[in-house]
Amino acid sequence: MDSSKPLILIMMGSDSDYEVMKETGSVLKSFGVEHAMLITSAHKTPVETVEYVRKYEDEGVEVFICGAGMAAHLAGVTASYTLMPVIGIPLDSASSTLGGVDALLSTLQMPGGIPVATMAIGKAGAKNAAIFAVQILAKKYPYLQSRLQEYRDRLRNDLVSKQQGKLEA
Ligand code: RP5
Repeated sequence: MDSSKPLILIMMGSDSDYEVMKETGSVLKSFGVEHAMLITSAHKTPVETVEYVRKYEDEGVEVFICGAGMAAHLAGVTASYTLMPVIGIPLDSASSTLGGVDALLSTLQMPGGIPVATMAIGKAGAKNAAIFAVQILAKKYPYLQSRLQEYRDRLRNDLVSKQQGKLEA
């Protein structure tokens, strides 16, 4: 495998999304998965958005991750231009008055035929998007299977060690 070639492209609709979306990048980094990250908007830069999707797919990206807030259509538009799986993260944009529920419904409620795998709103979704993308890739790249297993073991062991800690009854 060419380790310098991104397997995953992370896209976000605005620089104001970066604070949450950087979580996706840092989880992918912890799994050692090559990825790229960029800002592009389905409504402000629609032509560039499509060009990015095509370019990165041509260059070998196998999963797209899109985070956007408000009437979030970045994931849906991306999904319409690629046959690769698209994961959407609804964001609680500072400009929104609906706490991310607007983006949740926009990302989740894709009409039948063009799916977007929609994660939770915000940071939990950003984190899970990375893990889910690794799960998609793990069938093809077995080294990721063992990293996923190690990750699960770590989650379990962390909780077990807390269970053994002292709690006031
Ligand atoms: C969406 O609108 C972006 O994803 C962002 O979450 C939201 C607000 O964008 P800005 O006004 O911060 O650029 O397109």
